[in-house]
Amino acid sequence: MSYNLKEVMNKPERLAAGHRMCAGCGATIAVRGVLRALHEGDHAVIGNATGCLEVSTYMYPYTAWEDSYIHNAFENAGATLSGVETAYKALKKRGKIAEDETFKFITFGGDGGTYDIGFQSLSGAMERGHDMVYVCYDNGAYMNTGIQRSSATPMYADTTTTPVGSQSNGKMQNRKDLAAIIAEHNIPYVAQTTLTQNFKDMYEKSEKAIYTEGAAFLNIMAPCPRGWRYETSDVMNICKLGVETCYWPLFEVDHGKWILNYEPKKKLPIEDFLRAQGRFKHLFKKGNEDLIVQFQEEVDRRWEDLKYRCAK
Ligand SMILES: Cc1ncc(C[n+]2csc(CCOP(=O)(O)OP(=O)(O)O)c2C)c(N)n1
Ligand code: SF4
Ligand SMILES: [Mg+2]
Repeated sequence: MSYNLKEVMNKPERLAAGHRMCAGCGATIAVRGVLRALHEGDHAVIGNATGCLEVSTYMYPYTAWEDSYIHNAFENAGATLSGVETAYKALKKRGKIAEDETFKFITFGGDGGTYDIGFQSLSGAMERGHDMVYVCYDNGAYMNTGIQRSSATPMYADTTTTPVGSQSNGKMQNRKDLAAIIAEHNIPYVAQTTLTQNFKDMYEKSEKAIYTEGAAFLNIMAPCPRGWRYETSDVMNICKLGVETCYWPLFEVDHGKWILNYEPKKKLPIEDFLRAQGRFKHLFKKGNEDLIVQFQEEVDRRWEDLKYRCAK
């Protein structure tokens, strides 16, 4: 099926308006984009590790979710949904759920809940091969509790636990490459995407992830205006710069085959991505030129590594 933006946007929303996420938040755009890929008539069971998304969309007894929804602790969102998926299979086998009723299992977790605290549970669910999709909305910090660094936070970002000052240039470590780590679980489908190209990339990857049998993982860069410090209306531009600078490459690993989905005609310098965000403001102070050079070197190294994997 070829992608038709108008048609996709006209599908009924499965995350209703009226939740309390901030304006310009990439997380809700990502969630709505993923859920649009569900086929009409199919039900979903949504799992959600605690974080901004969970606390702002599900304040009991109110919910913005049109599908079944399970609020989960930080550390076990992967385990919870894998249990639900197993129960579903058992009930289907016993004829307790009608043959023609289809349920899909999708878990959302922030980077703190996915890269760090829920990692063991995610890894287990992927390795056991449950027929589910785990979606990480990666905003690069523990935003809900006040912008603490996570292992997804980029180097030199100013966060409340890596504050920039006379003794510090922000976070000292490079970010973890979680999509590659999950790909090493040898599951059927892994992809990295963001809010770009009229959501075509995200839609197609979500549909593949949901309808590929077995475990699937999506890593979606979902900017946070509060933590990244940009104007709310800039969200799409920030995502585009992430892709055009190769900071956030679009790729997928489909049954073990690494595929690069987009290669910029002219790779932009990383400054273009960094300058757009207040959390990197200090990098543009006189005397900090080296830090940007180091950042660029790391982006280049990872980009070349990805191209190598995809060329094999
Ligand atoms: C085990 C545990 N530790 C800490 C918390 C407090 N807590 C709730 S949300 C949150 C931040 C979540 O960060 P992330 O997963 O990146 O999602 P985001 O808030 O960025 O959307 C923290 C630390 C908790 N709920 N449970
Ligand atoms: S703090 Fe950031 S991640 Fe949380 S709702 Fe606001 S914009 Fe979204
Ligand atoms: Mg986060």
